[in-house]
Amino acid sequence: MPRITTIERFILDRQPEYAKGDLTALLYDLALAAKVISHKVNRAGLLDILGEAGAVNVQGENQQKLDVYADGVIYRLCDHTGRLCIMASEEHEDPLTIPDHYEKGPYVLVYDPLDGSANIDTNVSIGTIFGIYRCLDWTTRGRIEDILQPGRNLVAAGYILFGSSTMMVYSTGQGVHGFTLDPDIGEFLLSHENMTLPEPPQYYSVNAAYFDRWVAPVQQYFRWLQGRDGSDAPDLSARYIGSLVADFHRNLLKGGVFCYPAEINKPVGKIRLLYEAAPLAFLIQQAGGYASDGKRSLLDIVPTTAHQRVPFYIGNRLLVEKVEALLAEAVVR
Ligand code: AFP
Repeated sequence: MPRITTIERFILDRQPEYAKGDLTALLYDLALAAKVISHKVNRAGLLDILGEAGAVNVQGENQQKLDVYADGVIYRLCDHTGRLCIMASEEHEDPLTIPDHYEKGPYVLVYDPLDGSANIDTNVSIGTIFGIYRCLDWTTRGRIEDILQPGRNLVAAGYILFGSSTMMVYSTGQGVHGFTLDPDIGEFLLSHENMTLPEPPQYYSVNAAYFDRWVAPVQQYFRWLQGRDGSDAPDLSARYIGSLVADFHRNLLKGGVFCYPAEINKPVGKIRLLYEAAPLAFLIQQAGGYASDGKRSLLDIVPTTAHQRVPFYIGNRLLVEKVEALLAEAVVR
């Protein structure tokens, strides 16, 4: 019989002795949040049949949108544990402080509770993204400075994919590891140890409907990815779900590049730096790849606001460096 490793066992075994406290427990809190959210996501279609959103459920509670629900689950599982000094969520304009009556802890949690939630109605995969930083000043209760840290300071990051199965993928800087939820026993089991980006890559992922909105070097890059105009790119096929976690996960397993470029009228792009781009940039680096805003490593960008957006290129290094080269060439010319 093959060896079965639960996420709890794996996290405990892998952490160095000094980190077997708060960080380990925080990751486990997130795994628990993943199970709670997964249960709800799997019933989303059913809930639609049983009652419209906004209707009152059997407990007499108003039904919430799933992203609001997921946000509440993560916050409520993490606010009272004494492991965090502050949180930031895609769902909240301002940072989420730890209530004064709870102890504060040494870590900062940033998260997008349910990315791609527009896809729920069509039963397409969605996901949660998270990043964990150290609190900069351990004597205070958590300030905006603790949140506005570059991706390079991340101590851990990961995502939960709610797809045909639910997976949690994370890294604490010692490789990227994936766990699949066995719904019968309610446990995440190790299914993908030490994930690394395969070579040669198989896919490029970009919303090509926006081609006319891109600057010329990005259009040139797109043609290069397609193998046109004498391109020396590897042979790639196109895949785009429009759900970042799902697109990222597929490309992590198969190799490729995901792009959400700047647009002429939207020079910052769409993807959020703090709780979407930076955690995935941390993971891709651990998997042997690279992430960039088109000019520099995404991990070097220091956010100035919690909800800042960035142009986003992530995947196999060669594919991401090509867009940097084309954009740099255009500046020189
Ligand atoms: P939503 O949270 O508004 O659904 O946006 C999801 C997302 O940020 C990311 O998951 C996708 O990769 C990207 O948007 C898709 O955007 P386009 O629909 O513009 O291609």
